Amino acid sequence: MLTTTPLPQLYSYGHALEMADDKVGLLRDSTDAAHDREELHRRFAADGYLYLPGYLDRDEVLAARASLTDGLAAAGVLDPTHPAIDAVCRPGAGYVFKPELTNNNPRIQQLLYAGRLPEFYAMFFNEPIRHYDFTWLRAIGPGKGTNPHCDLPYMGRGTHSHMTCWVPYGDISFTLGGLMILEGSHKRMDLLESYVYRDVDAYCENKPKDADAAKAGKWTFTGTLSHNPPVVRNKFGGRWLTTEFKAGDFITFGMFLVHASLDNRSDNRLRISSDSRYQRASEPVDDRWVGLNPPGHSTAGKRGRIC
Ligand SMILES: O=C(O)CCC(=O)C(=O)O
Ligand SMILES: [Fe+2]
Repeated sequence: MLTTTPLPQLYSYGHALEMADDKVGLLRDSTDAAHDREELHRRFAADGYLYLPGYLDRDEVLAARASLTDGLAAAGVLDPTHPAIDAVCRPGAGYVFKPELTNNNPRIQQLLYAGRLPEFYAMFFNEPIRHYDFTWLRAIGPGKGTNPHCDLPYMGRGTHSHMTCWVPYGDISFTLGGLMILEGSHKRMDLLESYVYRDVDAYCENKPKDADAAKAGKWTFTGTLSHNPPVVRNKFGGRWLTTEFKAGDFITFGMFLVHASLDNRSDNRLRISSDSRYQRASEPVDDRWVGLNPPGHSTAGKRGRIC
């Protein structure tokens, strides 16, 4: 359904988005097709994403939020003069990256990896599925969101047909700043080819500077496509699409879709979300993200080659 409410001025990575109708818009709601595999496949091929508002149980998501905000309070990130559930942060919280808050957290594990979400992916892939053991939890304080990127450079060592699932823990207004995707960008292989197949954890063994960086667990390539969302849109065409998310929504997309997030322009609140990954069980998996203690982007995840 199209809304007639004009969008407010939106910001991403410190840049004002151009707000003309052909440059920004709202995500397409696929609730009507939630149980129609063929139609979901058509939309996924056309749009590169599926947005399912209200697909999850809102109370379950809010209970998961409470477990996260309790963890964030215990980690000293929150302003103790406010209830933890409000996620009011101390000044300068910035980008709080704490995957450990999800790992042994039964509420999150249940929400993401049992019940409706894995059922959705099993239906969509039409065969048994598996998920990464690693869960990316993001709590973003006032300031910049995430810059434009595709996910493949971070997780491309197995299949390339897996999917990211982005889940908001609480309602996320335009001011708090949720995910945005670049319409049609998954079809622009002409522009993505030299970017998307690079691996952030690969390095040139024969280049001492690169080898030293890798040994120190650093990246020589960050995986960022651009630091400027309006400029990347002008290059790719299409619109930046986003929405005001509610607890209970999720959006899922593939490895080749350019996405980013809106800035958090609230006074003092954290924007809390997770991203998790699902794939066909029959396809190879990127071993950086599975196991009891996934190596991720640590030195153990680096891969040297002769360049
Ligand atoms: O939440 C964000 O700011 C970025 C999320 C993202 O990049 C992802 O879900 O892959
Ligand atoms: Fe991403």
